[in-house]
Amino acid sequence: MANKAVCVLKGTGEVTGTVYFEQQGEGAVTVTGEINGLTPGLHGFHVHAFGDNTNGCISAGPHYNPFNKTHGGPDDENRHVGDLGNVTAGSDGVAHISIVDKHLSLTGAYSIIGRTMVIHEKEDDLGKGKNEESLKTGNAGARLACGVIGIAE
Ligand SMILES: [Cu+2]
Ligand SMILES: [Zn+2]
Repeated sequence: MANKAVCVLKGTGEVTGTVYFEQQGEGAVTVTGEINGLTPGLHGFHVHAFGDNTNGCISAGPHYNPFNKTHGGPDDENRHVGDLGNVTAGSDGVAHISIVDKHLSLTGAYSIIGRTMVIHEKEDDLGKGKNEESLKTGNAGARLACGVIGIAE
């Protein structure tokens, strides 16, 4: 049986989105969906540690990082669990998401359910920015929209 989760992203501006997660057993997680209202180009996309949106997307805390690694790209072995890299918005401002990720899980001790998905203002440099912030956040800038990842039917 597949585990499924869903996240509705909202912020203080125009950006909105819906993201779906699906996992067969303990396999890779498939992430699909759409984010609207973005500037064309790349935008950092991460799972942040807390499912707390009491002070907007800021209270979601840092990238979800249960193994104390530095920030990286989705294909790096050294990365935060939450590091999904970038999504790309077209000239219509829409990013179509289609990611398969082996680090995420919807079950067990390191489940991302109850944590927050965040879409950022800028491109994530994937830890290659040669400065301290790059190894924490990828210099992805402000949090445009976010939502708590919940259990789906
Ligand atoms: Cu982020
Ligand atoms: Zn990170």
